[in-house]
Amino acid sequence: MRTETPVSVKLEDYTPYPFEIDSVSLDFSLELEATRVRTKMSVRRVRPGEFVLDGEGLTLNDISIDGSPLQVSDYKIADNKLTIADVPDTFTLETDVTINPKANTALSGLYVSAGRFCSQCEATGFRRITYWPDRPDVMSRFHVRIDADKATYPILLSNGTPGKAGDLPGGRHFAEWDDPHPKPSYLFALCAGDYDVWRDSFTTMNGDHVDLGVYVDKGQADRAEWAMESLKASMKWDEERFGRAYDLGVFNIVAVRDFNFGAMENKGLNIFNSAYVLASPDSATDADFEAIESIVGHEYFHNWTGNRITCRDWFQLCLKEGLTVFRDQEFSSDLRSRPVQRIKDVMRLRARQFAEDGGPLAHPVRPQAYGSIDNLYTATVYEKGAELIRALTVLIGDDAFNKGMQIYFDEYDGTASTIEDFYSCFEKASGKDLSQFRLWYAQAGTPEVTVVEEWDEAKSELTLTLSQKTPPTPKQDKKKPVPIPLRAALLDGKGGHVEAEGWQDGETVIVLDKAEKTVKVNLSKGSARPLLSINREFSAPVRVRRDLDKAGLLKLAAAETDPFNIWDCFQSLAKTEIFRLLDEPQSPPDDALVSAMADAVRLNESDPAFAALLTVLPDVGELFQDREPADPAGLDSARKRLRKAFAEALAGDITRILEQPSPTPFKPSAEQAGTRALRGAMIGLTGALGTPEAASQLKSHFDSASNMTESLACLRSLIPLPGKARDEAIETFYARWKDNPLVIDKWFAVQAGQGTAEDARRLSEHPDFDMSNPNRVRSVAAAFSMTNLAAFHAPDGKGHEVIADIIQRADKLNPALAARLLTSFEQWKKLEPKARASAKTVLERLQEAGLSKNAMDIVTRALD
Ligand code: 0A1
Ligand code: ZN
Repeated sequence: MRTETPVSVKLEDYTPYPFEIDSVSLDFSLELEATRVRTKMSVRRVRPGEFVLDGEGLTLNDISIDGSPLQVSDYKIADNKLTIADVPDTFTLETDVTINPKANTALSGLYVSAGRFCSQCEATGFRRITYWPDRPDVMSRFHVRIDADKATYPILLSNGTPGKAGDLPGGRHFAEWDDPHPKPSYLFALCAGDYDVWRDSFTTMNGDHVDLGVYVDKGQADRAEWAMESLKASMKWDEERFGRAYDLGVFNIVAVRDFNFGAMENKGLNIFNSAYVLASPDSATDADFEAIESIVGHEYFHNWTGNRITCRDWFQLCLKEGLTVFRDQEFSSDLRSRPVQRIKDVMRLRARQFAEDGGPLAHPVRPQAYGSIDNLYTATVYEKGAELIRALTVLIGDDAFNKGMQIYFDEYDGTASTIEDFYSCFEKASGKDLSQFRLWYAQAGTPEVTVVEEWDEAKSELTLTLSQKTPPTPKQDKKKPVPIPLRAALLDGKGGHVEAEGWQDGETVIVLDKAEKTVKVNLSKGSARPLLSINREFSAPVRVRRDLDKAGLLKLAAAETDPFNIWDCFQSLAKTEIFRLLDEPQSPPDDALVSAMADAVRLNESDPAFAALLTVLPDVGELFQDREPADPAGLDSARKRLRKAFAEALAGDITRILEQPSPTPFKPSAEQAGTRALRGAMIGLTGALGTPEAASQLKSHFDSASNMTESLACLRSLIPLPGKARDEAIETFYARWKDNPLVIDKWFAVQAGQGTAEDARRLSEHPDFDMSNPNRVRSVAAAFSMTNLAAFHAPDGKGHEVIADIIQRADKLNPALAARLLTSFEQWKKLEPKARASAKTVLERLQEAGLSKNAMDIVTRALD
């Protein structure tokens, strides 16, 4: 068995590359099992050091310097590196290698998906294509020539703009592509095959014409329309919001079914997981449309934050990812509803990043060391990275932030930069010293902020004592205080704010930058005690602890003027109630609380997307973070009891809302999506009622649903209700969609997400289960292990075993996928003793069985 123990790469070991490679020509002769890659690079020494190139799994046919072939004794190939001892200061290196794309199941480098060639080079895939200094700070101008069989691969794409093209003998043809912008190798891309294309164009704010194309499977072009609309919206938004225009005459997107992540921002040729490109009203949910819009935006925004300004080394990954997630969140907020977007982003952060930050895989947003770079594409780097940018905007204000961004674009365009470079721009723009803020990047763990209030009636003075503490994380026992910008307001309880000295319209930003800080708030004489609203809009990624009981939280929820905090008050109330129900299994849910929750939904019905979010109770994964040892099954059943009572309180509303017709004709607009979100929430609550009538209502709604959002919501609600209605729905849905893999992924996921370990195993043995397709593997394994915690962490250990078996099989084909699935074990130390013991046994078994470097990196850290 392969067992590679990861060797750690350290930030402090960074040294610049000794050579510059101004330009490179790549010549691809495409064959499924033996593609020839001829590379010609102009190399120039800029500092002392060895000439070393990376290369993995390459068969070297020829190598020459300035036209003279090298002898075997002139170079050394070892540990995936090619070293040439004596090189001139300026020279041309030519290499000729053969690779086997068809055998590439890791989906990194050049591979084959559905008979077409496709590449993925971030982070270290380029070295699986040719010998090259595969590091982001080596930037070069790429010229690419591709030749291939014309009938099988009529379309040949790469980065930049197209050059010469033509026919060749033997039924082959060729195409050339030129990218004038120097780029690191991780942004290289190549796609070849037969596609249908949805075309459009865009004129930039500078008047430049850009040809746009979305390349998809044959017969699917009209399913690319939404992706195209999203692309044009992104191009416009980046011009208006950040003054950034597109910089080439062509922008293409290619959809592939086999892809390890969501999408990839290769220069001028974004490659997407087809799940984030293809959408039609009948087969895609509103969540799909929303995800496409946001991911198309994300990849497009990388053109400036990632491509024009790239990262010096992979430790700076958050420089492009945190910033680009922040940008895509802002884009979605501007296109849709800001408060709703904020709530969704925080839900995701709490579910994924807070969990990561509280377990053995916790790491700083910019780590000091890593074992495997593929495992650094984490919620912490992406989501917490984005939160830090948002917190920065609160700390220095929007004007200084915008000014700092322009300084960044002006000063660092064309460079490979660091977090220090980035922050220097905001120091310039704001005149503030941001060195303490940068601690956020170096310390793992979620800070806990405690707020204590004291009211002095006689003085009309509110004293706030704020303190912060960040729990220990692996290899970081002690933490220093970080600056935490907390948006605050004083509420009058009648929907307004109370003025205080130094506050504006009753609002301010309190920066908690010490372990403890006291803030005196002076109100005008005779004022009544105001209610404190804090961390409004979730201005800092922290956990806030307040001394508020149920009555206090309900009062605060009624007085709140910040929609995020209204939602959050109900989250806190629901969480406390679920814990109480877990501790008091005989006691019924609190009627008063349930009716307050139901009232809040009714009160906000005019903003249906927001009202829908008010029906979502914290999920087991989140509850679990506050309960150690955690009993996921117990939490799940306590949660279900509260949800049932909630559904009963809303029974009349459920019927009323679902009796109204679904909006027609279908549009993926935010407005219609909001209406469907509330309808979907009502469908979900119908399922929570759990009665036979509910099942038959769901079945008839399922039968008549005119869109995927509602159809899938019905199926999801029916799954936990055994009987004929459920079985028929499962069958009908499969029969209707069996030829649409993206919909069948959903069919697998709704079942795995709510079934038992036996169900997950049965699904993994279904004829449509495909171990070589990451979307399909995730639709069973990730849906089960990441969203169905009660079954995954069942004390009998069966859930752990089924996932471990899938991971072991997946790892042989695709280590990056296996490593990602392994992160579902990250909370194992928090589990109740039986599940904890089972998780440990399974992790140890995996460790002993021998795994890839990526998978071993996760197992070792998880067990540590
Ligand atoms: N940069 C991409 C994410 C990505 C990372 C690695 C990949 O393969 C190993 C693929 C995509 C993004 O942020 O969208
Ligand atoms: Zn990204």
